[in-house]
Amino acid sequence: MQVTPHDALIVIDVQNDFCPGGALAVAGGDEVIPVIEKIAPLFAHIFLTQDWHPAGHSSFASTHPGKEPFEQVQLSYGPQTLWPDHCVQGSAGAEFHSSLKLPQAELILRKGFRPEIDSYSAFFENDRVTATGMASYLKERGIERVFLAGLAYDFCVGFSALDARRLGLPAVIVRDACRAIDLNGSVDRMEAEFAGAGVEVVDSSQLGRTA
Ligand code: VGL
Ligand code: ZN
Repeated sequence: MQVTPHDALIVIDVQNDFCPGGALAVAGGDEVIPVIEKIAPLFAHIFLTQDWHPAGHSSFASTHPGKEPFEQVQLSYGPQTLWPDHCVQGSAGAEFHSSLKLPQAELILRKGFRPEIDSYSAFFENDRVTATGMASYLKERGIERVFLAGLAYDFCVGFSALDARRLGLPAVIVRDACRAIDLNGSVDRMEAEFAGAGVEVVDSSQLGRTA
């Protein structure tokens, strides 16, 4: 598969809290970094997302008395999985992993900063209507297809890919540049949705660049 100048790589949430030792560690989360750095030179445009919650965020189990991480609650927009406190604005856990070296990245988009709404996707918050601004940004920048990498495959990466398709953008996930949380069958459910929505899943070894 050839990467073109109208493609962008969106690197999702490669932050300390999603890496080993972090508050919401994804198994092997830091292993995405060398893969992302290997494919980065293929892309003319790289954008990063950063999960960025205020203390007391509604997605934190600690905000809901009697609830534990990984339980679900109903919020105004529907079911919401509860998480350990993570990626709190200004905390070390919210920083990008220190070995992720992408100085050429053109945009850092923060999401999840509204106390009452979680935001997995780079495009829409979990109510599926509040826009992050990414769609307009891509349009204005002339980006016609997105490649996705990072954490977590079955949450923020997956929701971003599905929303890209909903917006009419081709979406390609670089599978070996992602790691999954895999909570109660979330990987299988997400992959069924990818198939229905036309999200492509490829291996980094399949990528090359047009001359
Ligand atoms: C994520 C759960 C909560 C992710 C973010 O980046 O996949 N997952 N916040
Ligand atoms: Zn989060």
